[in-house]
Amino acid sequence: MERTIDVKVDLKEQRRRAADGFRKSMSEHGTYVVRLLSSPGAGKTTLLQKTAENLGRDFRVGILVGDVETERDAERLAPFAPSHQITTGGACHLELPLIERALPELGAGPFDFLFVEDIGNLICPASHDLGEHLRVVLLSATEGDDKPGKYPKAFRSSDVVVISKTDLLPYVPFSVEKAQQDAKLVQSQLRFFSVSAMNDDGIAEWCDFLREQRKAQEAFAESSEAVGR
Ligand SMILES: Nc1nc2c(ncn2[C@@H]2O[C@H](COP(=O)(O)OP(=O)(O)OP(=O)(O)O)[C@@H](O)[C@H]2O)c(=O)[nH]1
Ligand SMILES: [Mg+2]
Repeated sequence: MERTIDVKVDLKEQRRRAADGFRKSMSEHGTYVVRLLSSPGAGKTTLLQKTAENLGRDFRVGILVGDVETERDAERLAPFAPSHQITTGGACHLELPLIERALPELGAGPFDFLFVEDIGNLICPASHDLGEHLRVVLLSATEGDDKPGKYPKAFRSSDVVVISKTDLLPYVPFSVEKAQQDAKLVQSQLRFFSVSAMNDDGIAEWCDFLREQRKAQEAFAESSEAVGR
Protein backbone atom coordinates (compact mmCIF):
# COMPACT_ATOMS: atom_id res chain seq x y z
CA MET A 1 0.00 0.00 0.00
CA GLU A 2 1.32 3.41 -0.96
CA ARG A 3 1.29 6.20 1.64
CA THR A 4 2.36 9.82 1.31
CA ILE A 5 4.00 11.35 4.38
CA ASP A 6 3.97 15.12 4.52
CA VAL A 7 7.19 16.11 6.34
CA LYS A 8 6.67 19.82 5.58
CA VAL A 9 10.36 20.23 4.80
CA ASP A 10 11.73 20.83 1.33
CA LEU A 11 14.72 18.47 1.49
CA LYS A 12 15.99 19.40 -1.97
CA GLU A 13 16.00 23.08 -1.02
CA GLN A 14 17.75 22.26 2.28
CA ARG A 15 20.48 20.37 0.39
CA ARG A 16 20.85 23.13 -2.16
CA ARG A 17 21.32 25.71 0.60
CA ALA A 18 23.85 23.50 2.41
CA ALA A 19 25.88 23.08 -0.81
CA ASP A 20 25.79 26.84 -1.49
CA GLY A 21 26.84 27.50 2.12
CA PHE A 22 29.80 25.10 1.82
CA ARG A 23 30.86 26.67 -1.50
CA LYS A 24 30.71 30.16 0.03
CA SER A 25 32.67 29.12 3.09
CA MET A 26 35.35 27.49 0.90
CA SER A 27 35.55 30.69 -1.22
CA GLU A 28 36.00 32.76 1.94
CA HIS A 29 38.94 30.55 2.91
CA GLY A 30 40.45 30.89 -0.58
CA THR A 31 39.83 27.20 -1.35
CA TYR A 32 38.83 26.26 -4.89
CA VAL A 33 36.88 23.00 -4.88
CA VAL A 34 37.14 20.71 -7.90
CA ARG A 35 35.12 17.51 -8.07
CA LEU A 36 35.81 14.61 -10.43
CA LEU A 37 33.15 12.20 -11.68
CA SER A 38 33.49 9.27 -14.04
CA SER A 39 32.70 5.64 -14.55
CA PRO A 40 34.95 3.23 -12.56
CA GLY A 41 38.54 3.20 -13.74
CA ALA A 42 38.39 6.18 -16.13
CA GLY A 43 41.56 7.54 -14.54
CA LYS A 44 40.42 9.97 -11.81
CA THR A 45 43.05 8.99 -9.23
CA THR A 46 45.85 8.86 -11.79
CA LEU A 47 44.90 12.32 -13.09
CA LEU A 48 44.80 13.61 -9.50
CA GLN A 49 48.30 12.22 -8.87
CA LYS A 50 49.59 14.21 -11.86
CA THR A 51 47.52 17.29 -10.98
CA ALA A 52 48.64 17.36 -7.33
CA GLU A 53 52.25 16.91 -8.42
CA ASN A 54 51.99 19.90 -10.77
CA LEU A 55 49.88 22.27 -8.64
CA GLY A 56 51.62 21.21 -5.44
CA ARG A 57 54.71 23.19 -6.50
CA ASP A 58 52.84 26.49 -5.98
CA PHE A 59 49.68 25.68 -4.04
CA ARG A 60 48.42 23.86 -0.96
CA VAL A 61 46.45 20.91 -2.30
CA GLY A 62 44.14 18.58 -0.35
CA ILE A 63 42.29 15.53 -1.70
CA LEU A 64 39.21 13.67 -0.49
CA VAL A 65 38.55 10.45 -2.34
CA GLY A 66 35.43 8.30 -2.24
CA ASP A 67 35.16 4.57 -2.77
CA VAL A 68 32.80 1.85 -1.67
CA GLU A 69 35.62 -0.03 0.06
CA THR A 70 39.42 0.12 0.65
CA GLU A 71 41.88 2.93 1.28
CA ARG A 72 43.74 2.23 -1.96
CA ASP A 73 43.17 5.54 -3.73
CA ALA A 74 44.12 7.64 -0.69
CA GLU A 75 47.30 5.54 -0.33
CA ARG A 76 48.15 6.22 -3.98
CA LEU A 77 47.53 9.95 -3.57
CA ALA A 78 49.31 10.38 -0.22
CA PRO A 79 52.81 10.88 -1.74
CA PHE A 80 51.46 13.85 -3.74
CA ALA A 81 49.17 15.71 -1.30
CA PRO A 82 47.35 15.30 2.04
CA SER A 83 44.65 12.78 1.15
CA HIS A 84 41.81 11.13 3.00
CA GLN A 85 39.62 8.21 1.93
CA ILE A 86 35.87 8.23 2.45
CA THR A 87 34.49 4.69 2.25
CA THR A 88 30.73 4.48 1.91
CA GLY A 89 30.37 0.74 2.55
CA GLY A 90 27.93 0.43 -0.35
CA ALA A 91 26.48 3.83 -1.23
CA CYS A 92 27.08 4.76 -4.88
CA HIS A 93 27.89 8.46 -4.40
CA LEU A 94 29.29 10.96 -1.90
CA GLU A 95 27.12 13.46 -0.04
CA LEU A 96 28.01 16.80 1.51
CA PRO A 97 27.90 15.70 5.20
CA LEU A 98 30.57 13.07 4.36
CA ILE A 99 32.78 15.79 2.88
CA GLU A 100 32.29 18.10 5.87
CA ARG A 101 33.11 15.30 8.30
CA ALA A 102 36.19 14.19 6.34
CA LEU A 103 37.71 17.64 5.76
CA PRO A 104 39.39 17.98 9.20
CA GLU A 105 41.12 14.62 8.55
CA LEU A 106 43.27 16.35 5.92
CA GLY A 107 45.01 18.27 8.70
CA ALA A 108 46.17 21.85 8.54
CA GLY A 109 44.18 23.89 6.05
CA PRO A 110 42.94 25.95 4.48
CA PHE A 111 43.90 24.60 1.09
CA ASP A 112 44.21 26.52 -2.18
CA PHE A 113 42.71 23.55 -4.02
CA LEU A 114 40.46 20.87 -2.58
CA PHE A 115 39.89 17.96 -4.98
CA VAL A 116 37.03 15.56 -4.40
CA GLU A 117 37.08 12.27 -6.30
CA ASP A 118 33.57 10.84 -6.27
CA ILE A 119 32.79 7.16 -6.48
CA GLY A 120 33.21 5.64 -9.93
CA ASN A 121 29.69 5.87 -11.30
CA LEU A 122 28.24 8.01 -14.10
CA ILE A 123 24.70 8.06 -12.70
CA CYS A 124 24.17 8.71 -8.96
CA PRO A 125 26.92 11.30 -8.27
CA ALA A 126 25.48 13.59 -10.96
CA SER A 127 22.39 14.22 -8.83
CA HIS A 128 24.32 15.61 -5.85
CA ASP A 129 25.87 19.03 -5.37
CA LEU A 130 28.79 18.73 -2.95
CA GLY A 131 29.49 22.45 -2.87
CA GLU A 132 32.18 22.27 -5.56
CA HIS A 133 33.15 25.28 -7.69
CA LEU A 134 34.01 23.14 -10.72
CA ARG A 135 32.52 19.80 -11.72
CA VAL A 136 34.62 17.71 -14.07
CA VAL A 137 33.56 14.51 -15.81
CA LEU A 138 36.23 12.15 -17.16
CA LEU A 139 35.58 10.03 -20.23
CA SER A 140 38.35 7.59 -21.06
CA ALA A 141 39.26 6.52 -24.58
CA THR A 142 38.43 2.91 -23.72
CA GLU A 143 34.80 3.64 -22.77
CA GLY A 144 33.44 4.54 -26.22
CA ASP A 145 32.65 7.95 -27.70
CA ASP A 146 28.88 7.41 -27.39
CA LYS A 147 28.70 7.77 -23.60
CA PRO A 148 27.71 11.45 -23.18
CA GLY A 149 24.32 10.88 -24.83
CA LYS A 150 23.75 7.67 -22.83
CA TYR A 151 24.60 9.20 -19.43
CA PRO A 152 23.46 12.78 -20.07
CA LYS A 153 23.08 14.01 -16.50
CA ALA A 154 26.76 13.59 -15.69
CA PHE A 155 27.61 15.70 -18.74
CA ARG A 156 24.73 18.17 -18.39
CA SER A 157 25.63 18.95 -14.77
CA SER A 158 29.40 19.27 -15.39
CA ASP A 159 31.48 22.27 -16.41
CA VAL A 160 34.35 20.39 -18.02
CA VAL A 161 34.93 17.09 -19.84
CA VAL A 162 38.37 15.53 -19.60
CA ILE A 163 38.99 12.87 -22.24
CA SER A 164 41.52 10.61 -20.56
CA LYS A 165 43.93 7.85 -21.64
CA THR A 166 44.58 9.53 -25.01
CA ASP A 167 47.76 7.43 -25.37
CA LEU A 168 45.37 4.55 -26.15
CA LEU A 169 43.59 6.36 -29.01
CA PRO A 170 45.62 4.59 -31.73
CA TYR A 171 44.40 1.21 -30.42
CA VAL A 172 40.69 1.78 -29.72
CA PRO A 173 37.74 2.89 -31.85
CA PHE A 174 37.18 6.25 -30.13
CA SER A 175 36.74 9.57 -31.92
CA VAL A 176 37.50 12.59 -29.73
CA GLU A 177 35.49 14.74 -32.14
CA LYS A 178 32.43 12.45 -31.93
CA ALA A 179 32.59 12.36 -28.13
CA GLN A 180 32.80 16.16 -28.00
CA GLN A 181 29.87 16.55 -30.41
CA ASP A 182 27.77 14.10 -28.41
CA ALA A 183 28.57 15.95 -25.16
CA LYS A 184 27.82 19.35 -26.73
CA LEU A 185 24.36 18.11 -27.73
CA VAL A 186 23.75 17.52 -24.02
CA GLN A 187 25.36 20.77 -22.85
CA SER A 188 26.71 23.33 -25.29
CA GLN A 189 28.82 25.26 -22.73
CA LEU A 190 31.12 22.35 -21.84
CA ARG A 191 34.90 22.88 -21.97
CA PHE A 192 37.10 20.02 -23.16
CA PHE A 193 40.55 18.78 -22.29
CA SER A 194 42.37 15.70 -23.57
CA VAL A 195 44.99 14.14 -21.34
CA SER A 196 47.20 11.12 -20.97
CA ALA A 197 48.55 10.47 -17.49
CA MET A 198 50.93 7.93 -19.04
CA ASN A 199 52.89 10.34 -21.26
CA ASP A 200 51.77 13.63 -19.62
CA ASP A 201 50.09 14.92 -22.80
CA GLY A 202 47.68 17.72 -21.91
CA ILE A 203 48.50 17.70 -18.17
CA ALA A 204 50.19 21.13 -18.16
CA GLU A 205 47.26 22.72 -20.09
CA TRP A 206 44.79 21.13 -17.67
CA CYS A 207 46.68 22.41 -14.63
CA ASP A 208 47.04 25.91 -16.14
CA PHE A 209 43.29 25.96 -16.65
CA LEU A 210 42.75 25.07 -12.96
CA ARG A 211 45.11 27.88 -11.90
CA GLU A 212 43.12 30.37 -14.05
CA GLN A 213 39.79 29.13 -12.72
CA ARG A 214 40.97 29.49 -9.13
CA LYS A 215 42.20 33.01 -9.81
CA ALA A 216 38.88 33.97 -11.42
CA GLN A 217 36.98 32.53 -8.44
CA GLU A 218 39.20 34.45 -6.03
CA ALA A 219 38.59 37.72 -7.91
CA PHE A 220 34.85 37.04 -7.96
CA ALA A 221 34.80 36.34 -4.18
CA GLU A 222 36.72 39.57 -3.49
CA SER A 223 34.39 41.67 -5.64
CA SER A 224 31.30 40.09 -4.01
CA GLU A 225 32.78 40.89 -0.61
CA ALA A 226 33.40 44.50 -1.64
CA VAL A 227 29.79 44.84 -2.87
CA GLY A 228 28.48 43.31 0.37
CA ARG A 229 30.49 45.70 2.54
N1 LIG B 1 47.00 3.90 -20.72
C1 LIG B 1 46.57 4.68 -19.73
N2 LIG B 1 46.14 4.12 -18.58
C2 LIG B 1 45.72 4.95 -17.60
C3 LIG B 1 45.73 6.36 -17.72
N3 LIG B 1 45.22 6.90 -16.59
C4 LIG B 1 44.94 5.86 -15.79
N4 LIG B 1 45.23 4.69 -16.38
C5 LIG B 1 45.08 3.33 -15.84
O1 LIG B 1 43.69 3.07 -15.71
C6 LIG B 1 43.43 2.30 -14.54
C7 LIG B 1 42.42 2.99 -13.66
O2 LIG B 1 42.95 4.25 -13.25
P1 LIG B 1 42.49 4.97 -11.91
O3 LIG B 1 43.22 6.24 -11.84
O4 LIG B 1 42.57 4.04 -10.76
O5 LIG B 1 40.96 5.24 -12.25
P2 LIG B 1 39.80 5.78 -11.28
O6 LIG B 1 38.85 6.51 -12.15
O7 LIG B 1 40.39 6.52 -10.15
O8 LIG B 1 39.14 4.42 -10.78
P3 LIG B 1 38.05 4.25 -9.58
O9 LIG B 1 38.47 5.11 -8.44
O10 LIG B 1 38.11 2.80 -9.27
O11 LIG B 1 36.73 4.66 -10.18
C8 LIG B 1 44.79 2.12 -13.85
O12 LIG B 1 45.32 0.86 -14.22
C9 LIG B 1 45.63 3.24 -14.43
O13 LIG B 1 47.01 2.96 -14.47
C10 LIG B 1 46.22 6.93 -18.94
O14 LIG B 1 46.28 8.14 -19.16
N5 LIG B 1 46.62 6.04 -19.90
MG1 LIG C 1 40.09 6.29 -8.10
